[in-house]
Amino acid sequence: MELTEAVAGGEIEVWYQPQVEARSLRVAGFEALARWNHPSQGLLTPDAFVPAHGAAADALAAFVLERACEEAARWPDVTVAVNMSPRHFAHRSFVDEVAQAMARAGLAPERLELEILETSAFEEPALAKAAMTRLRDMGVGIAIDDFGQGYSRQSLLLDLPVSKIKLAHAIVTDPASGGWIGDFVRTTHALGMKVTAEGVETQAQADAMTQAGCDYLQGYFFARPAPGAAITAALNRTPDPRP
Ligand code: G
Ligand code: MN
Repeated sequence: MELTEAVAGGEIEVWYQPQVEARSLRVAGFEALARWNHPSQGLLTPDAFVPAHGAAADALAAFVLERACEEAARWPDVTVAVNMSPRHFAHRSFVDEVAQAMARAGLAPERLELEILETSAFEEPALAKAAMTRLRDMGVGIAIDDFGQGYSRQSLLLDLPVSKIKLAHAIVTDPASGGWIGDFVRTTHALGMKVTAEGVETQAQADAMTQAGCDYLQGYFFARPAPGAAITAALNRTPDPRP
């Protein structure tokens, strides 16, 4: 209830965290992250307020999607990734809602990516697959978020139109992962998908993930999430002219 009112009352802010291309370290895109500017508890991150299911989670995702499309449309050629709630993919109107948000903002579908948990594909498999297929056909990217956290089933991905896998922070920061991530990335590439390492916090982790073949890196080592206005200002800043 409180979250639904927060969305309606303008208490939700959308912050963005850069995703860099591993080889060039150029910023390739941003992940949109909800922040609740709570009247008494201060700035909250989603783990403190997002229920896994429910209408409030859907309303929040729809709000972030709308705002992220609007802001990204003002940015140069970078992608914007939005976290969708699992239930969303089972709504019959979901694909049309995404198409409308992009059209209202004037954002090309190729610049939008939707991040979903693998569990989304378990709930209503046929509906989820149909929605993902329509979105992919439009040019929208589909990324599997937090891969390696519990439910991961590579076999499931073989059947879905996924464009990217995001390796979970817990895997990226586990020194024991080094041995198998390279093989995993090679397999994923062979299936036509890209790989992002998320939650990269140190130079050593960035080097290991680049060495393993990951395409993109994201985490505090590169940048913390920042408000949209700060991103817009940074992207539009021109270098000082030399005297
Ligand atoms: O589940 P998802 O990957 O969408 O969650 C992203 C969350 O992880 C955000 O709330 C973001 O602030 C946080 N985050 C981003 N980079 C890092 C990092 O390098 N380390 C940790 N521990 N958390 C991070
Ligand atoms: Mn995410």
